[in-house]
Amino acid sequence: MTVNSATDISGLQSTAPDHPAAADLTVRSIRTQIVDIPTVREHKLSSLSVTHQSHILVRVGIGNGVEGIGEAATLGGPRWSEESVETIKAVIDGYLAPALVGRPADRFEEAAILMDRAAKRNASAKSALQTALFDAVGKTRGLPVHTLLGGAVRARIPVLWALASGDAEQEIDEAKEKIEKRLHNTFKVKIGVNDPAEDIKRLTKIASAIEGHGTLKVVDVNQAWDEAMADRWLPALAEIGVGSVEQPLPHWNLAGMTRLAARHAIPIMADESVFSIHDMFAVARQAAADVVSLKLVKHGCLTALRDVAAIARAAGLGLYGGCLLESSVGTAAHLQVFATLPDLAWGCESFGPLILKGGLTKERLTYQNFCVCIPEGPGLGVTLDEDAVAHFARSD
Ligand code: MUC
Ligand code: MG
Repeated sequence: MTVNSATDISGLQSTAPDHPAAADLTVRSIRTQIVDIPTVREHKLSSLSVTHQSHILVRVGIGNGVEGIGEAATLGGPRWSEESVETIKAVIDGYLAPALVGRPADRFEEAAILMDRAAKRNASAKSALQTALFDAVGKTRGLPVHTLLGGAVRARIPVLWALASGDAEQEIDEAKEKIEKRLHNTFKVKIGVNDPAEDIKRLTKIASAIEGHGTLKVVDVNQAWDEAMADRWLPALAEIGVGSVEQPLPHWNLAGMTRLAARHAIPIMADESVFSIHDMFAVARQAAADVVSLKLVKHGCLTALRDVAAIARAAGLGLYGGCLLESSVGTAAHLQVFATLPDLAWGCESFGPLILKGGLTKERLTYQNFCVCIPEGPGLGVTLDEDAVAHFARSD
């Protein structure tokens, strides 16, 4: 027995065994492309602001001629996390793709291991690639990705909308329109750009304008406060009726988050604090949050997102389906894995396709009755609209 027998993949065949239905699942080619899609309005976070959203589109060609697709989004270049579309492309092309070409596409965990050996971190790049493997295998077998992951336990998920222009009047109009169209009646508000007193005035205006029709489920500080500021302003957020506060402190300050969670009734959501399973374990062990936001850009594979979710569940934390303004390709990937989680009490924010001025797929995701539906059909349940991809593709 080898010391590392738990991850000893050296005895596995390098190509898929012959099987009539499987045809040839061997990964033959991996291509990447950057696309930039304008947003319907400026989206302002405490640390950055976007009017265009950048995505990396990954295509995995397998031996039977099927092409699987995956996507990763970044916000404001490498400002939200350390990855940008330019680094993701370089890491996939130079390191991750060579590790996977020649391997069977349906060994999803093996792919994760090989990618971890080829590159540290780079979670978005790994997620986009594993998504494309799942899509290729799902399309080959005629099965949705959620079936390959163990099966869906829900067909739709309540979905909120993020208000992030910073202008209360615009945000009230936007929220009312979303409620009227029965798209969203729960909202996340991005705060931390302004002085907290200004944000409290803005939130109070929005909350009273939508009272009885919608609620402020989350405010996202995106790490902008320190502990003293949070102590000062969390009671005011609770008073307005805000349902939770996302990442109030810098990602590294778990001790501070633990103290806030113990001192204040308003639930604390961890976002930038939780990338790896080890981050999740540390947050759980230190009781540094009540809820965790799950995102493929952070966890580095669909299978890893499920591992993070399992640790959170074991610790009694609430699960929330996060996003990074993905197009319908990346959003479909999130929905496929969210569909399989035994518990997703906090719903999701998979609104990315609605904030983009265009899409990359022939199929549109369905948003109705304040929920987003899990796409059906083989693989991710979406296929590329090549004209749209060509339109938004960044020229080299
Ligand atoms: C974040 O920090 O949650 C996701 C939705 C949104 O409005 O911003 C992003 C990033
Ligand atoms: Mg966040």
